[in-house]
Order: sequence, then C-alpha cells, then structure tokens
Amino acid sequence: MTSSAEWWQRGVIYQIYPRSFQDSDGDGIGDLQGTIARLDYLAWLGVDAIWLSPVYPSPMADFGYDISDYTSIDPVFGTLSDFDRLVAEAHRRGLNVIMDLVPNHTSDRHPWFLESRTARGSAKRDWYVWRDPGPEGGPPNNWLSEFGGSAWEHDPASGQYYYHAFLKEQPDLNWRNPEVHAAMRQVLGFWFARGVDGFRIDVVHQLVEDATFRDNPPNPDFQPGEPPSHALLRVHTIDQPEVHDIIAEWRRVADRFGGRVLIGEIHLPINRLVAYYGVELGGIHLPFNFNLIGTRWSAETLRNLVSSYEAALPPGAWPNWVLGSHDFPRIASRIGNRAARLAAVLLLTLRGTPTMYYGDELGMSDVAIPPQSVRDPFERNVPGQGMGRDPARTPMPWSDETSGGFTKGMPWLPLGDYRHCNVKLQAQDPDSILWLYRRLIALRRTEPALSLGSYEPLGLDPECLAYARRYDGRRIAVVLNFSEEPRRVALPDDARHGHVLLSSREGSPPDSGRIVTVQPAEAQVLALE
Ligand code: TEU
Repeated sequence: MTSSAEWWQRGVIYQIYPRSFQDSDGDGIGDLQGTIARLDYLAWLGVDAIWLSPVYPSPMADFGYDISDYTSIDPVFGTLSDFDRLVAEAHRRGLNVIMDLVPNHTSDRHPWFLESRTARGSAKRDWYVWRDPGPEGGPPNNWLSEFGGSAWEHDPASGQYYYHAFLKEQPDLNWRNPEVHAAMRQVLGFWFARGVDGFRIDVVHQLVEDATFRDNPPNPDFQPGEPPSHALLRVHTIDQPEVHDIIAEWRRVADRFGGRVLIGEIHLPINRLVAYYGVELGGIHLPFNFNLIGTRWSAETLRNLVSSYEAALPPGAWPNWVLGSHDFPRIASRIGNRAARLAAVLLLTLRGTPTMYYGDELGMSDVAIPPQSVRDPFERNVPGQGMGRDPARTPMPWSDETSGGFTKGMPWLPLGDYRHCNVKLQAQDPDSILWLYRRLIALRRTEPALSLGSYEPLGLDPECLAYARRYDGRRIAVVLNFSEEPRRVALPDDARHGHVLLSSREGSPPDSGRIVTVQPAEAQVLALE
C-alpha cells in the first residue's frame, strides 16, 4: 500500500445519528443545521468523514430506516439546500459525507408501495414481494420479522401477503425485478452528483430471498433472550448468492463517479462477510466488521479475533473495525469506563478503517429509558427483553446547559448525566477520554504506520494484547494490558528502545525503554527504534 491510499483507507469515520446530534429549531429533534453548527467540533476531533443515519422523508416508524422518498430530505431534518450546505461546509473542513442507503425495504407510504398494493395487476405490483396465502390459509411460509412476529402481512384488499424482513411498515423491495435495480441506481447517481462521498448500505446481506420461498429450519442453538427471529436459521432469507450481482452494479455506479466508498451493513460470520468484497474486489469497499461489538473483552479472545479476521481477508481487501452503532449498547456500558479507554486505542491502532459512534468519544453510557419514553419499535414489539435501541441513541451532551445544549425544546429521548459528561467539560480536561480520542486520531494522521502499516501480532505477554504496525521502515508497537496487575513487558528482541508516543492513562506519560511497565487497563503506543 502506498501513500496513494484512498481517503476511506486512511481516514476515521464518525457516525452521526442526526436526530440526536444537535437541534437548531427547538423541536427536540436534531437536524441538518444543527449538524452544520457542530462541524467545527468534528474537525477539532480530527475525523475524516461523517456518516449520517437516514435523513430522507420518512414516516419514522423506524426513525428514517423506512424511507418514503429516496431523493429528498425530511422536513424534520431540513431541506435539500440545507443538505447541500452541509456537504459544502463539511468538504470545506476536509470532512467527507457518507449517506445511509436503505434499499432492502421502503416505507409502506412510499408511492411505489402505495401503487403496488392498489391491485394484483398494478404496474408496480412486482416491485415488492407478494405471495398467496399458504396451503392452509395464513402466511405463505414460516419466515419471521427481525422485529418480532411473522414477516408476512396480510393485505385484505387483494387477499395476498407482502414480505417485510423488519416492520410491517417496511415492505421489502423485490430485488428480482430489474426495474427496482434501475430505480436504485438512479438514487445512487442523484446523491453522488450532489457531492456525496459514499453510502453505508443497510442490511446488504438481506436484499434477496429464496426464489421458491422455502421455510427456514429451526435453530437448534436458539437461547431465550435472543431476538425472537433467531428461533429460525435464516438460510433462505439472508446471504443469498444473487446479492453479489446487485452490489457489483452499485459498485459500477460508484466507480463511474470515482473516489466514492461503499460500506455494507452486514451481520455475518467472518468467513461469509469477506465474500462481500466481491469477485476481484469489485463489491463493497468496506463490509462492516462488527466483531468487536459482540466479543468477550479479553486479550486472548481479541488476539484470536484479529488474527482470524486478518487471515480471512482476500488479497488486497481493506479491513475495517466498528466499535459502536445505533443498534447496539454503547461500548462504555458493555465493558465499563476504564476499559472504554483501551477500546479507543484498539479501534484507532488496529489495521483497517475505524468507525466510531457519536458520543463514544465522551465515554457516553446507555441511558435508562422509562417505559413511557420508549420510542424504538423493536422495544415496543418485543418489550422488556433488552431489545430496545433507544438507550444508545440519546442526545449528544455538549455542555452543562439545559438538555446538554442539544435543544432548547423537549428532547425526543432523555439525556444521560450531561452535567458530568459533556463536550465542553472534557474539552478542558487533557486527561479526558475525549482528548484521548483526539490524540489517537492525530497520531494516526502523523504516523502512516498506524493507518496504512502492516499488522504483526507480538506474543509479548499472555495478559496483554500486543502488535506491531510497520510502514516504510517505521515500526510502532501497541501494548494493551487487560489484567488487573501492572505488567513488565520486554519489547521484541530486535528493538533497542521503545519510545512512548501515547498512553491511554491519565497523568504524566510512562517511561520509554526496552522493558516497559504497562499499568492495569492501560494501553501504550510505542515507536520501536
Ligand atoms: O439494522 C439491521 C439489523 O440487522 C438490526 O436488526 C440489528 O441487528 C438490530 O437492530 C440489533 O439490535 C439496520 C439498521 O441499522 C437498523 O437501525 C434498522 O432498524 C434496520 O436495519 C432496518 O432498516
């Protein structure tokens, strides 16, 4: 890899959940003008690109993941000219803009679906997945919705059912219909032409279903507490081979514009995930690697995870790591505040593009949502089982003003302890996790070994995860102590000296040397000389 690497290989991606980032008009919901007002903060933090969760017109049954118009902006977020301004203002600061594309399903209010459901013979009938009832009446087969219950909704007018992998308000498009392909290619072109730098594509692995609609088999390993849809093995509803042709089409559109990135939201085991890079890497540039999210937090599991991911990558494929998203509990709540600092170092020093989730740079925790404030349809459909995603979607705390400076109105979700955890406070404290993120991102920028270098595991100490990154003669070691004791670690034999570039701990930096002492839950980044 040379210095001609693409921006999405060198850079850090920052996910914004626009409803919760910054409100500008006092309706309690974040918007595009609010986001524009916070771009200086993101430039200060040092990230390279923002990915916005959906801002298209939507009835908001799934908070924007139910789109009713792919080429406009929902009034709650602003206007198309606000969006153009956001792109221009972001670009002026060296920030690229990634939109969210949701091609698996539309809203049930999208004109395409409204037309589709008018009659069996309607021109757009086949744009969606319609089926007659099963042999005994009832749903055509046993497929389940990710958000609980059957994946089939009965339409009394025509007597048929339509398929929805998510809510009934999110009917699945029929990706076996070429007209659907053409329509979505136009959507990509519309935004690329407006200067959008890439797309994060929602549930790419779920676009196509089995052509003969076979039942999914039961999952013998199903455990109570898992999402109800996991009671079946989704062999006929996800990861169907036809999906790769659709992706290749999108890739051709992206390549025609140049310099654009396609990111895939894909929840699959590593061996299946890597297929989404496509034949001869003609697929998704970055199939999201969510494995840090579910993994046990220990040196050994992480060591094995990184090795197996690195080993599975096709030649030339660019890796990536995701630490949080709007669908999962926040990292600080999963592993604790102390370990969250280690996680920051890990995310920003592993080989591959890091994606961080807004607020994680403050060590934001999940916020308990009282029953009357629940907004997430997943929690409403499957209540009380910890499925809800609201706790990780609460407004960004900017200061200790009312509602953390997020809004002058009533915030759409409650805020956490914004008086003690906010941007303003942490920006004044060089020991804060916010500064740790900022220092890490800056270091990544000045040290190409960290962004572009090779990955070499170092077996220095069983309690520590340690690896080297090497680029152009420069070698940087990263040592993360997962134990409760200080560890004295000897650097590799061929290194005369380790010079500490960064420590995750508060206070004065540790000593450099051939043998370094790494404190409990500390991570050090060292230049090997
Ligand atoms: O999520 C897809 C997905 O698989 C989710 O069901 C995820 O596994 C779950 O939320 C974990 O709790 C995407 C979006 O990221 C999500 O916000 C949308 O609700 C969903 O697609 C439907 O568009």
